[in-house]
Amino acid sequence: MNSARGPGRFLTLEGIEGVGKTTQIERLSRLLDRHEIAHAVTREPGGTPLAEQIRALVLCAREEVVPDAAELLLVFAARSAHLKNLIEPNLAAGRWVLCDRFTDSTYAYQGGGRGLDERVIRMLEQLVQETRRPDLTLLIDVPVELGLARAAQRRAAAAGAGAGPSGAVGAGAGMAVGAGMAAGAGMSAAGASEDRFDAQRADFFERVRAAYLARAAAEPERIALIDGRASPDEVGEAIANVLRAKAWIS
Ligand code: Z5A
Repeated sequence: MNSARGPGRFLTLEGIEGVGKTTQIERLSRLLDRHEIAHAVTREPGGTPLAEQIRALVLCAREEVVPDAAELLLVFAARSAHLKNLIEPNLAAGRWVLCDRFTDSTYAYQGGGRGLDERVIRMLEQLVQETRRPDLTLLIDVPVELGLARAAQRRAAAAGAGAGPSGAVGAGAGMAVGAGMAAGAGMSAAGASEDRFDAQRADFFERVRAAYLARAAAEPERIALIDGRASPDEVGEAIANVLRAKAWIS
C-alpha cells in the first residue's frame, strides 16, 4: 500500500436509509485497493470502542423517551472520540478515511428530521471538529419510498440469514482498521432488527432527504449528488467518476 502517494483524504457517504451507502463504501474501498491507496473504512455513529458503545445507546429502541437534545449530544460525543482516535490519526498518517455517515447526517436527521436548530448543530460541529470537514461527501439520493423498501428488504434478508453482527463496515486490504469496529456493540448497520430510526415514518425521512438536498445545493464543491436509483455497478461508476474528475485516481 502506498501511503506516501499524497495527503490523506476524508470522504464521507451520506443519504437516507437504504440508499446503498454500505454497498458503495465496500466498492469504493476495493477501488482504492486497486489504486493502492491506503485507507481506513469506518462509520458513524461508531468507529472506535467508545463510539460503538454510544452507537448502541443511540440506535437501541427503548421505552424511555430519548429527548432530541440527548440524541444530538450522543452523536457528537461519539464523533469526538471517533475523530480523536481514528479519523485524525489516519489522515495524519496519509491514509484516506472512508466514513459511512458524518456530520451531514446530523444536519439531516437531528436538524431536518427532528427539527433541532441548525445553529446549535453548527456550534457543536465547531466545538468537536474545529476546522475538520470532509474533503468530499458523496450524497446518494433515492426517493424515500425506494430507500425504505430497500432497507426493509435488507432487514428481511438479514433475518433470513439469522444475522447477528454482520460486519457491514470493515476494512479493505492493507488498511488501518478502526480499533472498535470489530469489538463494538453490534455491527448492525445491516442487521435484522429495527432500530429507533427504522421506526420513523416516511414524512420524517422526507424531511431528512430535503435537508440533505439543501446541503448539496449549498455546497456543490464538497457534496457530489449521486443518483442512487441506478444499479450498484452504475452508482459505483458514478462515484469513481467523481474521484477521476478531481484527479484523485486515474
Ligand atoms: N444518525 C443520526 O441520526 N445522526 C448522525 O449524526 C449520524 C447517524 C451519524 C445509523 O444508521 C443511523 O444513525 C441512521 C441515522 C442515524 N439511521 N437511519 N436511517 P446506519 O447508517 O448504520 O444505517 P442506515 O442508513 O439505516 O443504513 P442502511 O439501511 O444499511 O442503508 P445503506 O447502507 O444506505 O444501504 P445498503 O445496506 O447498502 O443497501 C440496502 C439494501 O439495498 C441492500 O439489500 C442492498 O443490497 C440493496 N441495494 C444497495 N444498492 C442498491 C442499488 N443500487 N440497487 C438496488 N438495490 C440496492
